[in-house]
Amino acid sequence: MKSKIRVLLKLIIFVIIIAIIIFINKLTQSHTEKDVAEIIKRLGVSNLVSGNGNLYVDGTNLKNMYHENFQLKGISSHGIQWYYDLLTKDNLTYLRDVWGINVFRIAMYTNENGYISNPTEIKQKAYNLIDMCIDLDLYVIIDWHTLSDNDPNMYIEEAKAFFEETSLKYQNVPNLIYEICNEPNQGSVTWSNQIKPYAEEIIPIIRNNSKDSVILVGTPTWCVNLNDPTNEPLDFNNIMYTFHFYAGTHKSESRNTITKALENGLPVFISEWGTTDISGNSGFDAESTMDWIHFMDENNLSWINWSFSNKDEDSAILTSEYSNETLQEGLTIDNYISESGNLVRQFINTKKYNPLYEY
Ligand code: IDC
Repeated sequence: MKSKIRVLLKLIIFVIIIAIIIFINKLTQSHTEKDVAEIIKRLGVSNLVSGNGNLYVDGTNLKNMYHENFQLKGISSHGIQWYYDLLTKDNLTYLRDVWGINVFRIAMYTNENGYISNPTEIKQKAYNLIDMCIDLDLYVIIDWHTLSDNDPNMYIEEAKAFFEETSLKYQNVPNLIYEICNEPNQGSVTWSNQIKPYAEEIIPIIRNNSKDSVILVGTPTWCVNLNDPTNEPLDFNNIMYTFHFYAGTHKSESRNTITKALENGLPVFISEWGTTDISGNSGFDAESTMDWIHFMDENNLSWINWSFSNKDEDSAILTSEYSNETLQEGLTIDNYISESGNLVRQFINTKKYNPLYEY
């Protein structure tokens, strides 16, 4: 009898010891996982939405959910009425994983056979791309790409309906950033009389559905005049004012404009820039591009390069030999990269997310 009890006791002690070992093991394991997650977060290895959450504007800085300064870097589509087919999930995944982009901009032209003449089809294309970017954990900018329609009020009714529907559909989705007009232009289109009143109509519509979204607002004269918005800023939170430069055309004077605006508290976002002159098709300027890249990194300025296309123009990041069909096994968009694309590619994954990066 006694020996039976002894065997039973030994068994119980054995089971307890095993249970303690399993428990300790579990405990240290979960610590390790937590530590790794913390390290990843601290190193900023994840520069995507799951790693940074809802972005917001604090002073002149864009910040992530950890209240750290945060830079978006990515590529803009060309007009999606022309170059939609290039924007496959494989290509966007490649841009994310190999080039390191964390944002993609959808240039939804209003004119030039864009949204205004074909709203149903173009909107569907834009929504497909937004969905794809959400799926890929990318930030995504929906750009109401006014251009030859120089005054954003020209299609304000269409803009109101579009932003109402879109902000409802993507209510509080942290990926989505709204750019309410691309480049207001020509002398008669001023900040006070046209652009600010337009923004004051559109922003509340978006805010009503998606209260925390970051909203980008175009500035006068093709997005190079920050002076007027500085003197008369909009009375909303989480707004950034866009500046566009083309390295062959805009140089230190333009950087001075931005520095001055930042000093005066205006949050600036470079929602479009090119390595070429303003035509998008000549004056490729590597040296000026470098100056700009340094400047943007130093000032925590987010940027979007123009553009993801294979059009025969210097600002396109792909050569005109590219077609989706040419991407046979083993080939990638890097096999069709243009001179401009090559330059831009090196500057995406810079110091902040890549400890090995040096200028
Ligand atoms: C250009 C395209 C070009 C197209 C033209 C008109 O590169 O292929 O024919 O638009 O649709 C901008 C505009 C952007 C321009 C770009 C280069 O936002 O739409 O793209 N640019 O000219 N502002 C300054 C330069």
